[in-house]
Amino acid sequence: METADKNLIFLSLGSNIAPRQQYVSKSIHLLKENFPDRFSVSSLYLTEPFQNQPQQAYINCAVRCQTHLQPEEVLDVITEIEHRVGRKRNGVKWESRIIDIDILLWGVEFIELPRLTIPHYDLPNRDFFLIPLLELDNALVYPGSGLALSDLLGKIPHSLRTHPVRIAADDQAVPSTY
Ligand code: A4P
Ligand code: MG
Repeated sequence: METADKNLIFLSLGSNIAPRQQYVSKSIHLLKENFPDRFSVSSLYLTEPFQNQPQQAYINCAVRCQTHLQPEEVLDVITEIEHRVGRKRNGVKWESRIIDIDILLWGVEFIELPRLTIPHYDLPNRDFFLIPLLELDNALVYPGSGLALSDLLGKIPHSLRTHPVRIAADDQAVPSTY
């Protein structure tokens, strides 16, 4: 990784409560306001609930940006954005959510803090993280191991796949019950 790529971070966005696309779009807008440097966003993907949870399908996407903030400061910013978009937490694991913003990668660093684990603990198992990430940068590698994310994607077992389908940003025809 070049010096210019220091503090280049990759985030994941996910929503499975209607209107999903509006929640995702608003979150992207707020992220861009807060992290304008080297900002780019992947396509939106319609994905089946991970591990066949009985819930609505998700819209997922990934964002790349550069920041001079510390990791926990970035977590505070994204938590505030989740709150502004309307997320309310009740502490239930994997509950349906208006918006979830996770930090997937922080360059090639490992970060272990009381409130933060980066890379995201389940990155290698989730196609709805890896496919949007690879769209932003198909040369990304998993920190430490040097394993290409594209190779990790190929190793995901069928039972964990969520079959991401790329959708147009203004696709109003996507049924919320997909
Ligand atoms: N935290 C630790 N590491 C991180 C990180 N790298 N990025 C802590 C962000 N936060 C991190 O988060 C709980 C705490 O994790 C934060 O306060 C932070 O200190 P949360 O957003 O309240 O909880 P969560 O995300 O609901 O919990 P959990 O169990 O991590 O959910 P997951 O694993 O994110 O799964 N299926 C599809 N198709 N698409 C999805 O996006 N998402 C989930 C949620 C399930 N199924 C899905 C999808
Ligand atoms: Mg989260």
